[in-house]
Amino acid sequence: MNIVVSLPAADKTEWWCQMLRDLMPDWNVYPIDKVPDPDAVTYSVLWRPATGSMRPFRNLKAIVSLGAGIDHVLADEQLPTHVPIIRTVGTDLTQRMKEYVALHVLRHHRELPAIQANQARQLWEQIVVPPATQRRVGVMGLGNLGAVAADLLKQIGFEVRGWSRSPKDLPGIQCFSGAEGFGAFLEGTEILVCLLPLTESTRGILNADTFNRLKRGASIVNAARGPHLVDSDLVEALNSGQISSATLDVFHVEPLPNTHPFWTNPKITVTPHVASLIDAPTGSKIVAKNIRTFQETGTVADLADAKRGY
Ligand code: NDP
Ligand code: OXD
Repeated sequence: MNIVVSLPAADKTEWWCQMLRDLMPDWNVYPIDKVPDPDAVTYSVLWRPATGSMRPFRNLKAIVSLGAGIDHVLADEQLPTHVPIIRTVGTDLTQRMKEYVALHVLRHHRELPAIQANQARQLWEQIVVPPATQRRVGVMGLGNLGAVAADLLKQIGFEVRGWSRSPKDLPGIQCFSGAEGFGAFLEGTEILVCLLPLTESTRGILNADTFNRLKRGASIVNAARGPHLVDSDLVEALNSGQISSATLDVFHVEPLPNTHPFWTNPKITVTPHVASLIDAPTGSKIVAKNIRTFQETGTVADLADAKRGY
């Protein structure tokens, strides 16, 4: 029973291999460039695989995405389409994302970017903001991460709205769904959080049209994927004042190139895809459990739906 591991960085690949070997001593775990017999490999564990890199493994039973998103796996146009994809999720991931969303929503709510700019100028200006109960926050995506983030925002006191593909009923959260519910969801929203998967329906969804439907001066938190955002539309909306500030954790190209204007835009906070990074000690336990369960039963709870794209 052989597992192949592939991440863009060799040191991280080795790190994950070692963690899995420790947890699964009865399995052989190889980095992708050291597999002795590709036909003996039945599981692959991946983050951003190179195009065509899964083709030699003809006997794969499942592909494990080292993360909640599977867009980075599906981006490989030569990926075998019949092989199930398992997501890696869990309380560790949801806890980290809750923290990130609360931190940045509160930061925008309490006007911290403006207060910090004032400090740099030694300017004592008391910016008075309404309490959270009078601030409308919209969460795009009410899945594994969006639902818990929305719930925490509700507990802090915000007026929370959520948007998903299928209708939802979440206590204390006003839920909207589908393309038909999108406009009503955005109306009056002052802080918009994106926790959608990247699919053909959600690519570019953070665009000028969306921004124009928000309350003037709204803030954006994108912790999902870079291609959800039309970069130039954000810059224009920040220049016009339709959007006042943004926190971006994810980008079209990662690492964000040094020349990208986001780095130096004072209205944008850049974080380097750390909203909810899975680490090998925690993540490998979930991966090992999922592989064992799949091997024994032929399925797991965290199966993605590749046709749906998430
Ligand atoms: P889930 O699959 O659990 O949830 C996705 C949610 O988005 C669901 O509520 C789904 O609706 C909704 N959705 C999907 N398509 C649409 C659509 N076209 N219109 C409206 N709603 C839609 O995903 P997770 O919560 O686990 O993760 C979300 C994303 O977060 C990941 O795909 C990944 O890209 C990103 N992520 C980023 C991290 C970071 O560190 N920055 C860390 C982890 C994840 P429905 O419920 O009806 O299916
Ligand atoms: C994920 C991520 O998809 O870290 O889990 O982005």
